[in-house]
Amino acid sequence: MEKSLIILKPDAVQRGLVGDIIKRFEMKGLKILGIKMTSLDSALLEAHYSHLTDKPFYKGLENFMKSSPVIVMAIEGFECVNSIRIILGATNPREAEAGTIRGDMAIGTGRNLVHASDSKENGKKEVARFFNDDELFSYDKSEYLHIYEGHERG
Ligand code: IDP
Ligand code: MG
Repeated sequence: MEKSLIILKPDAVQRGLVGDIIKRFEMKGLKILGIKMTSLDSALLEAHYSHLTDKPFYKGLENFMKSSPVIVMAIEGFECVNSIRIILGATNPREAEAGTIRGDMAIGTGRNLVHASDSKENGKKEVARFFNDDELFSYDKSEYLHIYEGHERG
C-alpha cells in the first residue's frame, strides 16, 4: 500500500476548512495512519521543499508555512498518491478542476490549502520526515472489504 504525507497548510487552519478537507479523504476510503497539529520550522521546510529553495517565492512560502500551526496526516491506500493528487487538484487553484479541494476552495497558488506527496517514493520519505514511528498506527479498517477488491488490499 502506498503512503502519502498530507499537510493542511496555515490557510486551511485559519479558514476553518480542516474538517471539510479531511472529510474528502475519508469519503474516498483512504486510511489515516497518523494525524497531529504541529508547527513547522525553517530546517524542516527546507528539507521538505528542497526542490524549491532557489525559487524567488521560496522565502514567502517558508514564512507562510510557519505563520500558524498546521495539521499533518499520513494516509495509506492502494495507489493513493495519484488518487490524492487528483482529489487535491492543480498547484494553481485557478487551473484546478471543480470538485477538487483546490478547485472548490482556493484561488492563490501560494494559498492552495494542502500539500500531498507527488510520488510513491516521496510519500514514504515525507511520512518518515514528519512522523515518528510511535505516531503511526497500523490497524484493520473493516470497510476495506467494501472499498477494495482482494488484489488491491494486498
Ligand atoms: P504542489 O504543492 O502542487 O506539489 P509544488 O510545485 O511542489 O506544488 O510547490 C509546492 C508549493 O509551493 C505549492 O503548493 C505552492 O504553495 C508553492 N508554490 C509553487 N509555485 C509557486 C509560485 O509560482 N508562486 C507562489 N507559490 C508557489
Ligand atoms: Mg509538490
